[in-house]
Amino acid sequence: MNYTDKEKRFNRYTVTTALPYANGPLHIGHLAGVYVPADIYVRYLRLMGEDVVFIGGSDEHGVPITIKAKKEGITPQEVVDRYHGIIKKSFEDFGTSFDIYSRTSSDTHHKTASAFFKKLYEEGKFIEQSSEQYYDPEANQFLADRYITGTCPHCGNERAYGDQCEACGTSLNATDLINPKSALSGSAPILKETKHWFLPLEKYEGFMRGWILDGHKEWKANVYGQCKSWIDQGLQPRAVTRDLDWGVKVPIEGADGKVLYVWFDAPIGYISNTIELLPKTWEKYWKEKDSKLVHFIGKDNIVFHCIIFPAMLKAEGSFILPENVPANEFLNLEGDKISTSRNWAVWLHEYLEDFPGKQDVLKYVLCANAPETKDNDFTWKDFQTRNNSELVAILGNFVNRTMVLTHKYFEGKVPQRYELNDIDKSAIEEISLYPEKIGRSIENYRFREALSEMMNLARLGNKYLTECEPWKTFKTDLDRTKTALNISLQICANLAILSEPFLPFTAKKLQNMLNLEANSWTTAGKDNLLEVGHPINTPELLFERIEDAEIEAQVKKLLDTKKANEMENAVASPQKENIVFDDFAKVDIRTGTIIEAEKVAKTKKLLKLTIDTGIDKRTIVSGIAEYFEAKDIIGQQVSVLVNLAPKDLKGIESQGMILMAEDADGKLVFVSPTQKVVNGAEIR
Ligand code: B3M
Ligand code: ZN
Repeated sequence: MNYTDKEKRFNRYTVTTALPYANGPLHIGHLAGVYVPADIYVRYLRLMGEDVVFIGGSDEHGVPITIKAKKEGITPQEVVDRYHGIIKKSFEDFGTSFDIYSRTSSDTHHKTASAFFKKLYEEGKFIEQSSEQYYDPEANQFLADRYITGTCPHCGNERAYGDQCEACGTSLNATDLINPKSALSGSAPILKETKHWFLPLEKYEGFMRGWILDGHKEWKANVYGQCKSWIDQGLQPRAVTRDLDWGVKVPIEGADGKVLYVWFDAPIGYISNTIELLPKTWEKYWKEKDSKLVHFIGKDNIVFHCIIFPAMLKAEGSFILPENVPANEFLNLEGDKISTSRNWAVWLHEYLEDFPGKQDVLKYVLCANAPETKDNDFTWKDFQTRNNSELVAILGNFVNRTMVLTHKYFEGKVPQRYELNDIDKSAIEEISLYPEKIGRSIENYRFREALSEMMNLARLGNKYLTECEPWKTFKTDLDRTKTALNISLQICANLAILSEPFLPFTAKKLQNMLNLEANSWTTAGKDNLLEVGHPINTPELLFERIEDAEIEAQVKKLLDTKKANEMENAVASPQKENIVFDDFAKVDIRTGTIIEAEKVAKTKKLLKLTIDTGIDKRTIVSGIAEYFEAKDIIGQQVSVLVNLAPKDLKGIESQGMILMAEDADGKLVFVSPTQKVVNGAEIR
């Protein structure tokens, strides 16, 4: 029974999640965008007793993987073996409840994708087109766009790629590049004819208009809108093969050295993974009309999952099409886009090192803050606040108070209930509404709303307990106390079921504490889940506070990353004109030590220093007051240009100059020997 699938057209569910590229670890953006919502949806469906297959896997083909392999001097297979393992473990550690997590380098996938391509090819669903592509005669291979660099014709950036200039964002054709170079051999590539196969998407335009624009107006606005603009722009033929040696070989004559385009083979990975999971019964989940197919993805994959893959399935003819594609937008981190290349991310494996056992805290925050309709931002402060003032203070606190009092007053057994007053009756009435409230939100892919409703049940518990004050009535009205704790325990038991999709580890812990066997959504909503006399176990804290120091450490880690990036990417100022050695020989640079320092009155930037230069003790005025406190630099060894003509600065005669290096962010740092040397040592 589904609250919204009222007509119950569906007897089973095929739920897929975007296959992450196996060329890097997982970060919070992956969880927030795809895997947290998908896991909530599937856990809920299972609790509703539905027949579900939950499909995941690594996407192991594509140019980025071959580039990484080349960079590291290893094979693409070694790259994907490393990261497939890391990714799979992260999903397991976070309790993402896949029925299978496989990979597109598997034999099953190669066979499935080849057969899929061959069927379409033999039925004439592709068009063949020859075109001129860049070829590297030294590396003896055609060059994918990312393997060609050159000067952008729009902005002059000399490191533009064959498909895009990252400096000005213009998307390019490789032949637009000025002075193109092969990233493999560095030599200038030649244009050579090559043949590829294309899926003529334009032939499916009419179908897409009907199926999506008329038939799926209920899809999320961000998804529907992107599909509409793609269709309205007019669909174009889409290449389904590439000149690459890593991928699923094109299974026809005359296609040596060619593989299936990664975005053709990857979505077929959902099918091959299902075949691997259910060799005998997989077709039920992909071909029966009463199977509901739902793809969970990020917004950058919408066109592939709503237009290209459905066109492939339509062309093949025997598959069902997705009933919904509830794509999320992007999650940013501390106000900046998450970036693997800039290491601007919270990596899941690192999170667990710093916050062991707190998977549910992160899942909670990423759901509560999910970019469901627009990009959203993850901040460590918000992470701490939600943990401390929601999970600890509301959910954890309510459960703990209820269970501690039950042990304290009634030996850990569910007490009898007596005559109900209005507060009791209203609490019981409210409890009964939550399974459907939360269920409807989940079925409509509104997971933030569903989570907030689940927390409202905990708020109801807190409010009820506070109004009943069993710690007071215990002395005066035992029946009242028993009734209050009985109903509070029933709310705890409901939370143990209704929190499971969102907080699976916590739900399990709570069920164990309550000594409750619960595996069905529809048993929730009742006020008698725990019978009178039922023994509960000793309570443990469900959540613990996260202190400022822990958060500050995470923010510092990110800022250090940002600094390292700036250093790495800082474009040094252009070199000055060459000089001859004799010019250099004129300068006299020595080591020195700062022995006195004070601010120069009425200036912001100047410090008056006394330097022991080994030759003498002299005064030098230096513009470093914004970066250093006078008292902090006494004893600092420095490099001094000693034969610079003296100069009057703010009425002080400055006899030389301290050499400083300007950092990527404009901060000045001392240039000093890497170990203590005598003052006056010549620097040359
Ligand atoms: N490998 C992931 C991405 O674009 C891509 C998804 C494939 S799902 C078939 O980030
Ligand atoms: Zn450009």
